[in-house]
Amino acid sequence: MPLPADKKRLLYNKAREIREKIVWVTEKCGGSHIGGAMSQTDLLVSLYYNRLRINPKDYKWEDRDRFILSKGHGGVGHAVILGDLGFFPEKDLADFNKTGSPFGMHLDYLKVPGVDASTGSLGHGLSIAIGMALGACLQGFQWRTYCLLGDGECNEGTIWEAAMSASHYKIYNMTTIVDRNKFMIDGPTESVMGLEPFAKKWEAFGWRVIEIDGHDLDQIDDAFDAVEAEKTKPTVIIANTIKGKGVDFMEDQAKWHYAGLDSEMSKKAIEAIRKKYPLV
Ligand SMILES: Cc1ncc(C[n+]2csc(CCOP(=O)(O)OP(=O)(O)O)c2C)c(N)n1
Repeated sequence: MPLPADKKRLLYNKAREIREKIVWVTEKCGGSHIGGAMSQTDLLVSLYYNRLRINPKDYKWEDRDRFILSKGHGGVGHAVILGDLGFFPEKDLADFNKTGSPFGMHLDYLKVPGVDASTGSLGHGLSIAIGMALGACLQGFQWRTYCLLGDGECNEGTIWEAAMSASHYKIYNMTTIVDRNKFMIDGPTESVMGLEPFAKKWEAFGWRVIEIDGHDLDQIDDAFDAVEAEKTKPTVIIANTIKGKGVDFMEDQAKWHYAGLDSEMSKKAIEAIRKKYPLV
């Protein structure tokens, strides 16, 4: 079902704002994993502004939903959203990844309010999410666990060990998403370490697969609903995205996996975002 028009407008404008803030923080801190932060933005905005039951004023609320950014290098985009929601003063992001700042490039759950697990070493978030989901189930809690993986991250064997155990334990109170931007740190995923047939691999591990355009807010929302309605097995959403999405000169290029922006480039990036996403 399409999102209500006012909700869709809110999410669309918010995603544009988050992309601009990622550019701002990247300029300030001298460099970030901006390509993957841009590809994940519509997914995270859909989660944080329309799905997760969380409370920025009480970030340890026991009944909150949990979110694990398994592709921990996307922390810059996660931090910008948490700051925007008021988990901490947004101005603190001016010191992102600087000595003495609570924000490292990979977020630390002991230092950043709103972060449920420290990630950065790829391949571990899905196992953490499964532990949380299983824990919720065994203790009768209703909250849900959400986990975002990178596609390059799926080269890690631990992802597939976790996938096996999730289907063994029939974990359906968890929503797993793969940011399938088809690029990793040093090139296209299919030339570094081929993942295809990707959907079939998940199916072979006992998962239901839903494939979507990971920048289409209606499709994202529908997929979240469908996963929550599934009561027999784990589901993965393969979200087809574009690395660097929103900044034309960054899109689909591995060189923007990690990069810095001087003030000139930063201005160009903001202009590109505003052109691509006129306010509605
Ligand atoms: C265990 C481990 N090995 C290597 C790295 C270095 N590394 C950081 S990002 C990255 C590529 C990840 O690609 P992908 O998951 O596709 O991320 P995205 O394109 O969404 O940014 C790698 C290999 C790491 N963080 N952890």
